[in-house]
Formats: sequence, C-alpha cells, structure tokens
Amino acid sequence: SDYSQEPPRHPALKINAKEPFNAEPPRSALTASYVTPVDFFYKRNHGPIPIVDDLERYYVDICGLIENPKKLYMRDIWMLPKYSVTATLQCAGNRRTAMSNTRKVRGVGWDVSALGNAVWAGAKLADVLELFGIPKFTSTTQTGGKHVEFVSIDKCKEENGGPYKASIPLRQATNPEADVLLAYEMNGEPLNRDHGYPLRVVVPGVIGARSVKWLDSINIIAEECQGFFMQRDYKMFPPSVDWDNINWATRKPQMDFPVQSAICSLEDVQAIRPGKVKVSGYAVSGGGRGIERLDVSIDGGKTWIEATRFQKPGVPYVADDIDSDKWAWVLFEAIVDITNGTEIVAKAVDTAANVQPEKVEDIWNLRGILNTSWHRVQVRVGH
Ligand code: MTE
Ligand code: MO
Repeated sequence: SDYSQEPPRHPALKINAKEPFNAEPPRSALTASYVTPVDFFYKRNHGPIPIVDDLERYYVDICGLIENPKKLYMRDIWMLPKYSVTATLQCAGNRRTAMSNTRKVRGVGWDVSALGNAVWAGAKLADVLELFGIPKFTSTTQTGGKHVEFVSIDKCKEENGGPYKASIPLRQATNPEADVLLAYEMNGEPLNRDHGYPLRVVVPGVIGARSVKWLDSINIIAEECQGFFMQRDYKMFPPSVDWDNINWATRKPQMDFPVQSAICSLEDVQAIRPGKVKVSGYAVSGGGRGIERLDVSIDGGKTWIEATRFQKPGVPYVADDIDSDKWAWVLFEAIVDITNGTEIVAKAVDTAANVQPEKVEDIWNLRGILNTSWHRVQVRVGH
C-alpha cells in the first residue's frame, strides 16, 4: 500500500499506529471544548487516505435491490435539505489499552480519546433513499428486512486489498429520526481527507466502524454486509472465547454503543498537590440515550458524589430534553478535596438506567472492544 500521500496532521496527536494512521489527542485537549476541533478529532483508518480531486466527477453509485440504479453526484446531494447533527463518534476500540493490560487483546491500542464530538452537516440518508423510490420509515410500514451497505473508496488489507464496508438496517437508514447523514461538512468546514472527503456516512449513536468514510457506493441488500469489519471484527464475545475457540457466526455485528465515561483532567497515574482537584471528562451513551448521572468516587468506589454535567456553556443539561443534543457527549466536572494518595473513579448512568460495569475483567473480549468499565486513575500526593 502507498502511504506517500497522507495529509498533514497536528503534531500533538498521539500516534498509535503510523500506517494505517491511527491517532488520538491528549486527554486534556479532548475535553477542552464541547465540539472537538477537527485537528484534535481522533483518526481511525485501515488503509492509505484516498485522494478525490475532481468533485464535479465524483459520484456515489446507488445500486442493489432498487428499481433504477443511478449515480448520485455532489450537486444532487447539495440540492437536498441540509441538516446539522451534533454527534459523538466513538471507536469501539476506545480504551483498548486498559483492557489489554489485564489480559492481552488484539488490535490497535487506544487510551481514552478514540472519540470526538463534531457538528456534522449533510443530507439525510432517508431523503437520499426517497429519491430512489425507497419510502421513509414509519413504524407500521417495515419490520426487519433489507440492509443498506456503504462501500468506500479506500483499500485495506483485512479486505484483501478491497474497500472498507459496513451496513445498517434499512429501517434505520430510512428513518429520518435516526439522523443518519451523508455528511460533507464537519464543524462548518468541508470534510478533510482524514475524515472522509468528500462524503462520509455518520450513523449517530452507533460504534464508529459503521460510519463509512470516502463513500463510493450505497448498496441495498437482502442480508447484512458480509465484509470483514461486520462479520469477523467489531463483535462482542464473552470472556471465555479466545482465538482457539472463536466462532464468528455466533454473534451479531456490534451497532449501538453502550454507556461510557472517562476522566480527562488526570492521567492514569497522576502526581498532584494536596487540596482541591478538578475531576472532569466526558460521558456518552449510544442509541440517542442521554446521560442521567455521572458519579465520581475519591475512595476507589466505596462512596460517590454526583458531578455536574453540561453540553453548551450556560445551558443546563437535562438528559433527553428537547434542547439537549441527543447524539452528543456530555462533559462533567466535580471539584474534590484530596489529602492522600487514592484512586479516583468515574462511572456514568444513561437514561435507560444502564450503568458502566465495575471491572474490566467481566467484559474482557479477545478483540478488546467496548471497554466501558469504570474509569480509574491513581493519584499520588506530593507536598
Ligand atoms: N471508513 C473507511 N472507509 N475506512 C476506515 O478505515 N474506519 C472506521 C470508520 N469508517 C474506517 C471508516 C472506524 S473503525 C471508525 S472508529 C471511524 O471511521 C473513525 O472515523 P474518524 O477517523 O473520522 O474519526
Ligand atoms: Mo473504530
């Protein structure tokens, strides 16, 4: 593969793998703002970054089980109503390094910053599909059935040099409320190359792997996508399954993200001065569920206090409120008094009362995905 034409990247990013390029921002930079600057947004790739240089000639093939397969040009997409959706994208491998530290897993190592919150803008996939005669979802018209496959331009070794691909159920794709976008903007600017220029899918509330970048075609299919990243990766297995007894067919591709949080104001082992310490970070859940509560402990999880939560400065965050961004993370903050070395812990509760699991061992899986265990940091006090 050819990595000679990669785009420039911010030098502050921590590089977890160089080719393909995988990098995340430092913790402190991650939660400095509600909307993550593009430069500091994690970059997760499986091959070289493709180059699309002629926007006039770029198109997406709409094909598969439809009456009139056709090319969709950028000008067709620009003609559709433009929607802005503030959504957090999180890699299923976020916090993998911590899972691997208890028992080795396979995959790129990530600290707690393999996620970011952006304002994505573009056309709704439901509007695009309607152009091709596929009606919008209403709860009585469709159950189960077909899938919508997204195929990229890039080439990756897991697909034997073929493109990255993934699918979502047609029900979700045609439901305007699911806010699935064909996005051409990120934070008010055209997408940059790293994040999918000129067009990517954004599937809010779902693991990042389904938000296919550099879109080449949209395929309406009868069964879910049979690609590597759907069938032999990004599936959650129990701790008893290892590489010698794995049967990929027994599990579904992971879609919604479970409830997650992490402390970003402190490193995993942090030296501090005694006194007031700021404990801040992010909390986010999948499926459009809000964050009901964020608990902080300064005694390793014996006792807890509630942190304050916010999205926009000055606007009180109310989980699942009409004015909150349902697909976006919530930032949290608690000021605590620390006199001696201890373990500080964060755990979130979403609006379905899902709680992060206490121990990473209980959710250990061979691919090291969905490490949503309580986030713990050790503080050492120096006088
Ligand atoms: N799309 C393509 N075409 N190729 C990829 O390697 N990686 C996926 C997804 N879409 C990927 C892709 C994964 S695993 C994640 S987590 C997100 O893109 C990362 O998006 P980002 O790099 O914009 O943060
Ligand atoms: Mo990912």
